[in-house]
Amino acid sequence: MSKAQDRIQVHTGDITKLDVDAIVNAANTSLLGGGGVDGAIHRAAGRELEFECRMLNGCNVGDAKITKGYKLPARHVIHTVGPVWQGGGKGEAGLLASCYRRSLELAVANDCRSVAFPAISTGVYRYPKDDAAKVAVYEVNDFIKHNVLPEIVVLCCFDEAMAKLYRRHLAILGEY
Ligand code: AR6
Repeated sequence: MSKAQDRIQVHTGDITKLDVDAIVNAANTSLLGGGGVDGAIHRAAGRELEFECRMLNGCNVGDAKITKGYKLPARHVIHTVGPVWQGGGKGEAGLLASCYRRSLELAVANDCRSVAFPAISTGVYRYPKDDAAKVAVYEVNDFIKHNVLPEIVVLCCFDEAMAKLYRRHLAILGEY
């Protein structure tokens, strides 16, 4: 049987272009759009995404909610809200891990075979990139070890520097 980590792929590029069952959005608690990856997803999906988001009554930090993908190649968007980095002593790591776990739970509940994540909280929310990569890799690996779905999880980054961090943490996992 293949290792869980063989189901994790690192991709450098624009998440809005990915033809997967679900892409994850690094949103804010209002779920009504913003900058960064959130803005890119809303622009690519079209206004209907915002209309559906308005019905969701926001989302707590560390939680996730799902919508359709509208004009995106992805069938669904899973909106999660990462923590704002405040130095690490405000439960940030646990909240970030929860974003990955709750998003994957929603993916399973909606029969998603492939899911792509951006590097949640590492932009405007200033989470240190190496620490965020570690949380993402460990949480995703732990989840897929215990679940058949999703078959593939894509860790999508905008730049090669972030991709390197993911690959390093995946390699460390492979040593165990
Ligand atoms: N595809 C893949 N990754 C992207 C893309 C893209 N199209 N665009 C940006 N990134 P951020 P956060 C990367 O700031 O830190 C919004 O205003 C980017 O390089 O989008 O969780 C929300 O509404 C970075 O590594 O999200 C919230 O208010 C990562 O995505 C707030 O920003 C996340 O950066 C959320 O902040």
